[in-house]
Amino acid sequence: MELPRRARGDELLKPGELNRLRERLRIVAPKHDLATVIVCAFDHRTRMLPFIFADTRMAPAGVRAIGSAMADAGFEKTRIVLQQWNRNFRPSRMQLDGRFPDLFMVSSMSLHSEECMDLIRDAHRIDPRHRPLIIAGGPHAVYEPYDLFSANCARPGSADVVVTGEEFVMLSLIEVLLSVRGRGESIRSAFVRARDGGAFDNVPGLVYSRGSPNGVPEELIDTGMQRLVGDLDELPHPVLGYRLLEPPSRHATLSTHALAVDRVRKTSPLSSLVLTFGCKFNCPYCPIPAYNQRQYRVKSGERIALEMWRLNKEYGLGSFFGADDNFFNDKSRTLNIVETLARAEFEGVRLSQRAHWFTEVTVHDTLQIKEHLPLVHQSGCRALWLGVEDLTATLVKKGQSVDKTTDAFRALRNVGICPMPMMMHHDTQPLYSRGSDYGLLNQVELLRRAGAGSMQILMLTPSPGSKLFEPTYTSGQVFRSVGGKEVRPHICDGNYVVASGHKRPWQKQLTMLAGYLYFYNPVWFVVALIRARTSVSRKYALMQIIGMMGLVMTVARTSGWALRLMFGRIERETHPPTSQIPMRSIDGAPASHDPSVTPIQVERPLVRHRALPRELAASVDRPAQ
Ligand code: B12
Ligand code: SF4
Repeated sequence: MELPRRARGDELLKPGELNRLRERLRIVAPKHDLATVIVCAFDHRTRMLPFIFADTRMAPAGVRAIGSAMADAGFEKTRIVLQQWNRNFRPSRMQLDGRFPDLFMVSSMSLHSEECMDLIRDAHRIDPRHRPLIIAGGPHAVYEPYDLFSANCARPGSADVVVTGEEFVMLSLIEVLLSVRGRGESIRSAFVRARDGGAFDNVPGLVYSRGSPNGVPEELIDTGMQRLVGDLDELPHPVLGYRLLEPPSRHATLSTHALAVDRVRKTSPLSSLVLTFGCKFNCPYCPIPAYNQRQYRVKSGERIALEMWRLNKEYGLGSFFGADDNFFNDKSRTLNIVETLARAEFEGVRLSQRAHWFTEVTVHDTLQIKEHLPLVHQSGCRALWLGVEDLTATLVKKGQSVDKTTDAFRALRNVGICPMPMMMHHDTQPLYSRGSDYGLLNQVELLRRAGAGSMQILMLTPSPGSKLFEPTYTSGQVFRSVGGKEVRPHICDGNYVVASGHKRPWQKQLTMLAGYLYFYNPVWFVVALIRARTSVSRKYALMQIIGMMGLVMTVARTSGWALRLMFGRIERETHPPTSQIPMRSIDGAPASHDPSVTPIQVERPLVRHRALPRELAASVDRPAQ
């Protein structure tokens, strides 16, 4: 089920609204000596191809963004803990500035949700007199907020409040809390009073519980879909978040100081950066267009250039990964950004000499911008990840074909940009096809010849918040357990076959491994070495090494699952997951984030205070579609 859309014209915040909120908070911040710990949940069992190394060598942008927003608003006593680097960290042992923090925030993707709930349960072990307010957010919270509340009496421990949105929602929540907080009162007590007084009802983007404070909630209240910030230049500067990182350690506790500035680059050499959000396509397996309320949001070229420059100057960071869904989505905006980056100069130094960047695009839009690719390279772009899915467009049609894809790949390679395909394997695709390009190996070979630098092969897996999510469950394709082993969140990452209508799903599992082995192997490594005359071709040899190492981990992790699929009994789901706890909106109507409610039922004013249409029309910078 896709996330419902807000009323047309009411999807975005008014221009300057985020800036004004930041200013208001800066005024009150000194009166409230808030201490905050933000944790990024990470399940180490998910480490394998195709993300191996990127997952731990890039401090995630989500928690950094929340940390930056806190520091920017004047709450500098904030620490960001990455489970990627601090796997033994226990919230029950955390102390910041000699005390338990006021706020404990946790961010999670769906596949890390077991670790996330474990952190929340551990935070509940803190003496109630000192326990911080527990706020959950991030992609899992956006699509399945109810999952962050425990319905199990034997294992209670829920978030106090879940943020289903971005910085604006989190800061609005803090503003409400501080506005009701009495002198010396704990934030959690202020939260309970604000909640019971309905003070959060005008903050769309929250889900909170009612019921016994330490037991299982009786009901969940959903304040509706967030309004999105339209102009990404309003976001707090990412330079702030890097100062808040907890240094990597094996301890359960926090260290006295954050990661030293001169160690940031060594610990997190890749820097993910928000450049744009949204995509004009509408792939049925993808939740992104609905999440973005069909809007396309961008930062200006000037702001991006400045961010890269400051991050380079302060931390020495020089490799940036755009958190884009489809960076080439809008040709004129793309050209505006790359032209600015290509000519940007600070203190007499060209930015492109210091900063290289990479991001995600589509084949269709790469061809639209083909004649400008030299400029894209000049602006510092060195590699692009392309959602090829299936070259023959049998699975999904978004303007790709064998000829178009190879054309786009060659065009990128010719200008010195490394094309990185992302493929999606599915039930009807064979390992190899004679006389056609349909087989997985046929496509891997085509992409290799066209200049692919790396390879991503994931099995089509139902993604929460996408159109295909529910039908994949109701059609009985999703596995509940295989050979007695339950399908758990950490294996729902596309690397394991957990949904299939194929008679022999183990073949799908082995086909993916064969595809990787065909691409990453000693033969192609030697070929890459022989051809390694330019810096681009040397990178191909390096990527072969990384790929082979990752493949060993992938085989080790997934081959047991292949055996289960081969010999074990497969139990299937009949319905998609739903909230175990009743959910409702603030006025008792169906909740926006309740998956058992069809979007049409919640297509109505989702909040009490709707902005005036004319003001909103002015706030819509330029909707993409
Ligand atoms: C970069 C990226 C990656 C990188 C991450 C590297 C890193 N260490 O950062 C790599 C390539 C490794 C990666 C891998 C995967 N990814 Co990925 N990735 C992205 C991408 C494109 C950008 C993430 C980002 O930086 N966003 C920018 C930040 C600022 O946004 P954000 O994280 O959403 O955070 C905001 C809000 O969510 C909120 N928020 C976040 N945390 C918190 C916490 C609190 C307390 C609060 C209040 C608010 C809050 O505020 C933030 C600021 O606005 C997103 C799509 C997207 N555009 O976001 C997908 C995305 C996160 N990935 C996704 C997935 C599924 C995966 C994979 C499983 C692969 C796959 N099958 O596609 C793997 C998992 C690997 C692993 N072991 O973890 C999904 C997650 C969906 C879900 N329900 O969890 C996303 C959302 C894409 C999608 N399909 O919609 N990914
Ligand atoms: S092109 Fe990519 S980001 Fe856009 S809708 Fe399709 S899968 Fe999602």
